[in-house]
Amino acid sequence: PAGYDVARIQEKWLGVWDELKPFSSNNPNDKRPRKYVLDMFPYPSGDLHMGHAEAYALGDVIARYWRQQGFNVMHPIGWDSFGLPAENAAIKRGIDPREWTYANIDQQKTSMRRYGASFDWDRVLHTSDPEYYKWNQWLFLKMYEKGLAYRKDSWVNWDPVDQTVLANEQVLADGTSERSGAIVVKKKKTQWYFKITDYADRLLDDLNQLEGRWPSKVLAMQRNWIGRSIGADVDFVIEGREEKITVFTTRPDTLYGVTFMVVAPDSDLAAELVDDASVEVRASFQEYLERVQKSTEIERQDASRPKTGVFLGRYAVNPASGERIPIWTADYVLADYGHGAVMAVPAHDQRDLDFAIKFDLPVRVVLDTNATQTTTIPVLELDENGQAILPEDLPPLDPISTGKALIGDGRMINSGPLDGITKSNAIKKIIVQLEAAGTGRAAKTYRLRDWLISRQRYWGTPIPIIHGADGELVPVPEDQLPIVLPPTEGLDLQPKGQSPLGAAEDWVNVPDPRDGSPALRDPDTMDTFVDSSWYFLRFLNPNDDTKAFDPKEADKWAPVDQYVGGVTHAILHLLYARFITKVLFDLGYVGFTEPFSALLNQGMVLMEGSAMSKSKGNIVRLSDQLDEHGVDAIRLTMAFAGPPEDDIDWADVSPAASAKFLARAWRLSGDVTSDPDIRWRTGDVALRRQTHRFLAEGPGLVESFKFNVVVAKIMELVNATRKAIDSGPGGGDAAVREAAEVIAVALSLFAPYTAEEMWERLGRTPTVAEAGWRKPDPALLVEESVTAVFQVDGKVRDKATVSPKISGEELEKLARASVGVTRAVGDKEIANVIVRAPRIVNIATR
Ligand code: ANZ
Repeated sequence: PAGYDVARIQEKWLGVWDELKPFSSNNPNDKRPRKYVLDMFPYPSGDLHMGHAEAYALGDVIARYWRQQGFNVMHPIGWDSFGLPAENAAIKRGIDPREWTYANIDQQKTSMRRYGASFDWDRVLHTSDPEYYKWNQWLFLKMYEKGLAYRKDSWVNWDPVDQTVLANEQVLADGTSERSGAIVVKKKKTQWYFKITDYADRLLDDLNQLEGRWPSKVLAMQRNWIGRSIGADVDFVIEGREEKITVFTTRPDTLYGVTFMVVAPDSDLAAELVDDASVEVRASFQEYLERVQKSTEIERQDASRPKTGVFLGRYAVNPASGERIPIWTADYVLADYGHGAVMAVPAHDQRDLDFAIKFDLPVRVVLDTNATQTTTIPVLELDENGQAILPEDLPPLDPISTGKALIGDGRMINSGPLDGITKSNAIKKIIVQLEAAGTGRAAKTYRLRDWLISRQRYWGTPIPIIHGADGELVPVPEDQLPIVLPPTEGLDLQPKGQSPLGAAEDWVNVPDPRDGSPALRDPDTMDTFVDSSWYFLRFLNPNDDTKAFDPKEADKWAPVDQYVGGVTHAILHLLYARFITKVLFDLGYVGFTEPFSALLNQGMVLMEGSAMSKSKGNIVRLSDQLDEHGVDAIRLTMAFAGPPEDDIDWADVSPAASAKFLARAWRLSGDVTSDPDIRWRTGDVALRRQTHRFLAEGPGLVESFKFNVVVAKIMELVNATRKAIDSGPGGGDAAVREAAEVIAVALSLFAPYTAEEMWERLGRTPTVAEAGWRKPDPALLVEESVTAVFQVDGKVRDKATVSPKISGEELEKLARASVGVTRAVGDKEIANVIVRAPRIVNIATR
């Protein structure tokens, strides 16, 4: 037989898997229960890299594991192939983005197949295929019908030199463009949005269902992103303005402490309030606004920045105290949060206090934060001598001199009818009063914004809307989908802030579906997060050109049982997929509300402590690693490196050692000399016990993602089996065959090529991929016991029945406490104790 020739084995088994299709999930008569195991699909930027290798190795452990447990497992793969990198590469090289994209897909596909992941290759999809993106357009139309897709003006970052819209990440900290160096300005543009904010409560509340099944870090990030605040809306009368101004506050209890109001400089409200102000006010406002528009949202939310602002020359009335309060504008108030205006309570809010101190505005304390006792009888603490510990001098309630806002609990003061009650009672009481007076109400606010889905770029899904000559928006009739992207010939893909599709004359000019009159297609394309928000459903029937997905198939397979991918997608991708799932649920297309029942985030693959990057010159090429060590060694290394959530430093692992171990495991299969139909349940008992303990422990370990522990246990079993062959009962023993077969099955989770080869050499057919995980024999799991003897000065004085795993310490304790030993020792002094767990304790006396 040929030696352990990695290249030959890989070639051979790829062919066998192609022929026998052990990973197919397409048989409609399959009666096994189903599992849907999904890896986040790759973006086709060049060849697969080490990060992909880690993710797909770990996802495959799970997919193969569930097959071994008797499930019909769907484990599909596709490509997230629309997006900017392709477009930028195309611009740079003067080619079509398709060329770059599909060449990369081909390369990745070849690498992925070689990598031996158990994907169902009959379910492949690419989001840049019209057969796929047609259904993005269908989804858009459904959203539009439901009022969940809409247009509005929004502020975008605008590079006036390059004439282009910039993403937030493209704006440097000093406010200049990463592209041109120009000072970036804010510009209003009309954009398409999906109304995800309608789903904020459900997106937040349903996270509770995922507790314990998603990493808690991801749940926290989702909660934080949605950012629900509970409080009240309060209406303020404005002098010289008919309508009131509503503010959102989490602290309506502090209403009597409101001494001024602040509106966001870039809000419509601010513009309106200065409209008929004096020339000076208008000028200083204008100057301030221009300055503000150069700062990023992150800077604006930095509470430590010195406060700036402008008095708008207008006044409001505090609805509780009737006081006249000035209205200011300042950039710490954001236009698109709450109502873009705040009631400022400088005594109890740090930002308001900093502002009040800077501009010399009044500060009124309305909550005595020293009065934290909730009972009326003070409880004195006593020191160890029984003396009362007197409270230390309480700090003065003076935020101006301390510079610190008073936060925390307490009792209300200076607050009329609220005086004397606690903060939480005051919140309840004031809301009732405001509601009765019609000047306020309980309210919630979210940090979550609507999802801006339009892009002024070429390489994405065209938005299926036609603009009539009368300005009406006309949805493209469903039977006219897909709207296929026009060829790139003659189009300038350079970003201009205007979609390049607008210049595709033949494409953009269309008859109005209502009456055939001249009309224009919407030239924008969709954010690629739309593509990935529902792709898990397209895998159910990727070739069906009559519907996006089959609800009956969705009932059978979805939601995804196990999702695997990087923590980089912890917020947006997951949030959007959760949102679209809820929309599809509301539309009656799916019967579940969460797309991914369980989530595993793998860590990153680093090199010498840092992320691999071209600029650091520390990139380890996956293809080199696979050539040098073989696929199985790399996959095994990924699984063995540590808990899957942790980063792997490639400088700290040894794929060469993995390869060596695999050869060692493989050699076992050649040294088993018994027939496959040997008498089972016989042979070396110690080896059988170890094998069955492993069979019993393995599933729990895989299901809790302790892959590295499983690998370690396989290594132990390989060692034990080798020992049994070389210096035990020998290769003909039934227990040796049993152990070797169990090793092959377990190893197939991590090193499928080697495992297949072992399986075949052990005389088994057809593939180990279809072999099940054997059930352990309970009789072999019962812990044995051994007899320990306790000696005193060389004479056996007692015995005990103990577990073979007892620790030396425990055994010594037992010995010292035993009747025979205590009697023999008497009042002699113990000079020395020698413990040989689990068999002997030898006590010497003086
Ligand atoms: C009065 C008040 C008194 C407030 C007090 C806080 C403490 P979260 O928890 O983040 O939701 N606020 C409201 N709209 C704002 C906007 N557009 N930009 C900046 N700040 C805004 O914060 C809610 C609080 O943030 C609100 O409660 C409001 O200030 C401020 F002792 O109202 B508060």
